[in-house]
Order: sequence, then structure tokens, then C-alpha cells
Amino acid sequence: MAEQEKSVLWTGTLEATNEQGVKTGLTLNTRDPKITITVTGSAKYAQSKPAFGPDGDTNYQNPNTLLPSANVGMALMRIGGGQAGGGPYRPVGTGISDWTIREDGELTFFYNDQPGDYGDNSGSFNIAVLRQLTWNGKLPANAADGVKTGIVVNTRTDKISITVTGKASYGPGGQEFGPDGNPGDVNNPGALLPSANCASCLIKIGNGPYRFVGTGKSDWPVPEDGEIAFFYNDGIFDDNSGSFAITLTVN
Ligand SMILES: [Ca+2]
Ligand SMILES: [Ca+2]
Repeated sequence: MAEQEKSVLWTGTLEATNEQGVKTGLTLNTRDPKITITVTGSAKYAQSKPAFGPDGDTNYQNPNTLLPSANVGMALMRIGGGQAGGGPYRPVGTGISDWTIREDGELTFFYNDQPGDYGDNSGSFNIAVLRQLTWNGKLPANAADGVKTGIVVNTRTDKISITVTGKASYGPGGQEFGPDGNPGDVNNPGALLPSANCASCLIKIGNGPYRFVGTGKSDWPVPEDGEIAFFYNDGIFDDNSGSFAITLTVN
């Protein structure tokens, strides 16, 4: 199993004097999940001016800057670029949330000023690029080995949210139950997790224990490192039917 990238993709500093911008080394692709960018700090685009935050000087735009429609002193980004071409400069300011990637290429951040006029700048912005990891899949009730998500989490940085829907049956007769399982069948020693309702949705992270999920969890700090897998709480799987639909998000 390949190591998954963490939800924090990059952190770094954009100096206001850096006319070339700061390259992140992150190669983005339009097929990738949405990204979120946060920017803090303050900077000056001239020593005679006050310091401004990442939105720059809201009262001043200049046609000679990298992005004339944006405030002077604003944090910008560009994807691709150089001789290979690439996307336009785009305003970032204090950040953008759940942004759909529009171009392929390396992500670079810029300070919006006039080319050749960066020497009288000072200050810097701290920038973080984050990606939300999402997995959508199905847990068939007859899957004795559960379903692996390929999503690897760690206890230092990751909280997860899960939603589970659907109905399934865990035995002959075919009575169906939702993700919370059958409240009338608990402490069944044949089930993967006897303390939870039979026919409920379970999670297992890495080599950790089975844990009850039911209809879901919200912003749950993961208790173990490892790959996330889901299981159907039963002991004999080949007489089961139906499935649960699961959405897993790593924040
Ligand atoms: Ca300047
Ligand atoms: Ca069964």
C-alpha cells in the first residue's frame, strides 16, 4: 500500500521582496481533489506605506502590477507558468476554500507589485496549502474482509468525518437494518465486535481494534495510525445481502 499524502500539502513563506515568487514544488492536477489555502502575515509594498495583510491595500490597484485587477500587496498564485505556459495570476488574499484546480502544473505564490519594484518591500506571508481527502465507496454486507479505503491517516494531524447510509441483511429471512444494525442482537460472540449491534457498520484503522461507526462520525480525532477499512458486524457473511454507502472525509 502506497503511503497517502497527508492532508497538509505544503507550508512556506512568501517574502514581499521575492519578485520570482515562491515555488511550492507541488504539482497540481485538475483531476486532484479540491485544495484550501490559508495566508497570514503582513507586508509593505513600499517603505512609505503601512503594512497590509494578505489582501493588500484595498484602496490601491495599479495597472503595472502582476495582476492589475487585484490590490497592490495582495497574495497571488499561479499554476504552471514559465516557458511552458500556464494559468493566469489569481488572487489568493487571506485564502481560498475548497478550490477546484483549474490548471495542471506547479503551484507558485507571488506578492502583487510592479516588476522591478520589489526592492523597497518588506515583510512576508505564511502560507499553507491543504487538501481534503475524500473516499466514497460501498461496504457489501457479505464482504468478510471488509472494504479497504486506501486512505492512510495519522493521529498527529487527522480528524475524520464519516456518513453511512443504506440497508442490509445479515441472515436468512432477509430482514434489513440500517448502519446502526439490529438493536435486538447485541453481545453476539460470533460478531466481529460483540459489544456492538450485529449488522452495524464498523471501522478498523491499521492494526487497531474494530470500532462502532453506525450512521457516522463527525470531526473524530483518529485513535490509531494506518489505513482505514470498514467492516460489517457479523460472523457468517455468505448469507448476507445489501450494502452500505460510505463517505469518508479526512480534515
Ligand atoms: Ca514595491
Ligand atoms: Ca450472516
